[in-house]
Amino acid sequence: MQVTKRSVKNDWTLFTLENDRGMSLDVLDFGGVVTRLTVPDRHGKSENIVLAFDDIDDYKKNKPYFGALIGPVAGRIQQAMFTLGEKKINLKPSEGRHELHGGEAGYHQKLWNVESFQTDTEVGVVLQGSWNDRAYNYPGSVQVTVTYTLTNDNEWIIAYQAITDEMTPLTLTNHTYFNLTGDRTHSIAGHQVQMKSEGYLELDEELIPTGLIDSGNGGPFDFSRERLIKSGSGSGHKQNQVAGDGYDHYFLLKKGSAEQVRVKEPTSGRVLSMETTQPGVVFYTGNGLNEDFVLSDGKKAKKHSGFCLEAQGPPASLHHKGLPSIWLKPGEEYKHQTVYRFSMD
Ligand code: FUC
Repeated sequence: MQVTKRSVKNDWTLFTLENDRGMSLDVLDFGGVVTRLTVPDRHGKSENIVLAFDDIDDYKKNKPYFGALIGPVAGRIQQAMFTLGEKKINLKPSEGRHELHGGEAGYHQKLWNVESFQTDTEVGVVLQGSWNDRAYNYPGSVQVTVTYTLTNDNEWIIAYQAITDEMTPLTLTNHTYFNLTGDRTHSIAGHQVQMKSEGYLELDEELIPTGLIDSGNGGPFDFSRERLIKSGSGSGHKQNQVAGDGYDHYFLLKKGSAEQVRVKEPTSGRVLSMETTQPGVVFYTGNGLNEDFVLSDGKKAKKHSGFCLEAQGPPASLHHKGLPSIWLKPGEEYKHQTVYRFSMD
């Protein structure tokens, strides 16, 4: 187990966490971005399985949100607006008329204070920030602590904590794109996904939830048994088409069950299992990726080069009843944990 750190361009610091079982995780203090995650395949070969930029300067925009911490509100806020009591609060739209992933000054664009730690069985970093996004009309000042831990059980654990001095919507996630083949230019089409879900939120043409929860039973949104990612592209299902040929949907997860999501890549044998305290996850299949994004090996990204499992609360709850709330009140503590566990099949 070890943690090392070094200075990189822009006076940023890059931390490298290593366990004793062939896994390592690189994290930038800027945006809390995970720039590299190596995981062994079934033959013991460790390779990077996340999408990252070749040029570190690209994180200053990070349009695809590679590896980044996302907040204060992950996902889309319909018409960049919500009501707080009698008050209508207008945020600054960042995608058409909506707000996406905390807007231009979201947490993926903040410089975090980072400290590392190490025990006999785990290594990690604690990222801290005290953010006041009033310029963007978010209420209050929020103190956020996010801990990334790498364990000797080949788990990457993300623990989120936050408090606020005014009532505000808050839901945090991490936007890492995984590609378990180990070759980030290889499509994720052949990955097999299983999910313990209660249904997903239907989207309109602007990727905003309509308020309808579809059970997904029997179709390309049914992950109760292993399903190939490619069965969702070219499926002819309206919802796969709306998402840009794949998945970009919030799935409500069955609470407290083991392996809420399991993704297997048959060629490498790598398996990623996810468990979260969050009520759901955005399963996104990189439908918006293209050759504008140059990856860490100098090769260009392509549509479906990676998938994200963005465990979070649903921002659609600000506009629709019956969904888990994302409000945080003064005196309350926001506390969530997501575990990504890697194994072999
Ligand atoms: C996901 C998606 C979005 C967007 C972004 C980069 O969170 O929900 O549609 O493309 O990532």
